[in-house]
Amino acid sequence: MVIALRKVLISDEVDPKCVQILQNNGIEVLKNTKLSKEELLAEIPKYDGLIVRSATKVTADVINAATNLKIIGRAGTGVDNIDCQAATRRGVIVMNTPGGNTLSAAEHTCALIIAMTRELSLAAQSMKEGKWDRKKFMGSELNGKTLGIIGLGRIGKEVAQRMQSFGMRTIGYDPIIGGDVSSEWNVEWLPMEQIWPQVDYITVHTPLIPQTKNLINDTVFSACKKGVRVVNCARGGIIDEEALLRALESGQCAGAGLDVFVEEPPKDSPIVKHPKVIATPHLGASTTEAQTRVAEEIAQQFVDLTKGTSLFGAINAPALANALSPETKPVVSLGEGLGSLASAIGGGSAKSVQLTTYGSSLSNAGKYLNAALLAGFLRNQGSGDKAQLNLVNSPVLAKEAGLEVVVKHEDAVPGSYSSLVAVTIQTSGGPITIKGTVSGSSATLVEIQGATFSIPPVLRGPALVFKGSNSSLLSVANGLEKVGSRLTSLSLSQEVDSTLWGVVHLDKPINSSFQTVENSLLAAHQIVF
Ligand code: 9EZ
Repeated sequence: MVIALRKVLISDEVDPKCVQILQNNGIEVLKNTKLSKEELLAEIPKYDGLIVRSATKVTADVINAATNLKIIGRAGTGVDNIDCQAATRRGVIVMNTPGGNTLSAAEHTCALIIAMTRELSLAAQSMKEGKWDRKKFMGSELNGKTLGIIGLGRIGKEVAQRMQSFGMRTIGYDPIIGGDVSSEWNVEWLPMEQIWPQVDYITVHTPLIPQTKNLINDTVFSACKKGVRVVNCARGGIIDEEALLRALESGQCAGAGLDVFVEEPPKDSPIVKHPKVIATPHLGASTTEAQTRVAEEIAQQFVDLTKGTSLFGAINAPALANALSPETKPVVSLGEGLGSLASAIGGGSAKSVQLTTYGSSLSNAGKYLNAALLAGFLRNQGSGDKAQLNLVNSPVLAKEAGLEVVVKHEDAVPGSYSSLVAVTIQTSGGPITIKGTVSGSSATLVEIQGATFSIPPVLRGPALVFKGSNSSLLSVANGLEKVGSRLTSLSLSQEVDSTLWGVVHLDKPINSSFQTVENSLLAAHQIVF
């Protein structure tokens, strides 16, 4: 699985290192940060890849105007300015650089905690106004205070370690990172409701998702000690701005350090103007070091993708990532192969698909097998835009086509295989079940409708699958000769109710639909694996 990137457009101010790395790897690059929306729409069809920072809004109309676009990369953390749903639907990979800003964001968070505690901004301003106001700016120490860290990813961890050196006790919560991990960096993991009454400071380090929108709200402020201080260096809206204003007015909140806002730039915001608030204009990642790092990282990630070595940073291509890994690559091929075969045998009438994985080695494979199965399935169907179908968009396109997939897993494997994948589709003619397995690095077919293959054929194209009897083989050979194709291998299943299935590999694909020449041949389908 290699993705060719011939031309890449960089439409935002990204460190020149990015251009350099791409060009050194034979990729043609145009950097133009002055494109209007109309110009971008006109230019984008020429490019295979797009790199942005924050200024370019990669909306659905930009994505849909692109005809060759394979990947959109953001030199930074998060993909807020990219319409990921539109990209996924089009099969376009979306990628960011999740680690490049970490230290800058963590340092800025610490800077806001300290600045807020000593009222640095107001004190410095009063000096500039010629004052020497020593009574007004009595601060407090961080030593011995408790910091609650909500979100214990890379940034949360770095903030914890830095603030511990100031003598702060660090407690925190994360739905994914557990207490066993966080205790290794001296952060006591607690459920959020146990955090609020203990903390002197709260800092948030989560993405903005439905579960984190207004996470710090009136209820949280009232569960905290009076005088709690809060920091948001993550995403605007994690702290409810109206609740924060109320808490600042009442004194429940003694101070806030804010780098991000619900609306950026904030318009005439009473929060920004509040004397207890120190605000900065989204500067968390704005350091020369972070900007150089994210520029290098996004370029290297693009290069790795063209070499098929890694999909690091991709946020919408879990199946594709598995198609790159040597261990899971044959499993993805198996999913695609069984999907193609199921679609060929069952015709276009299937509306429901059941995918069952057997064997502990496949216990987590359902997630990406699902996309692989659907890609194979849709590729063999008559309608739709095949050029755009891939492992990124197959689940979305299947859903739009009304195709539902139910995924199941069992650790015990029937028969003598170490792992097995079974696919059942419901068709107007009844259910069809096929089974396959991975043999070495190949995807192979084990069974069709209860008829097993003693020598499992490899699922690769071009191939013809047919249903008939022993004598059907002659019809197939004759039929192939008529359309100028030859079989290069043959596998027959056991007979069930005097019917058997056969798979033949062809020397070249057949253009016209294959004609059955004798009655003994019940069905024949060409498969595009
Ligand atoms: C953290 C989170 C949600 C959260 C959600 C995700 C990485 N991350 N963190 C704290 N995806 C609620 C509270």
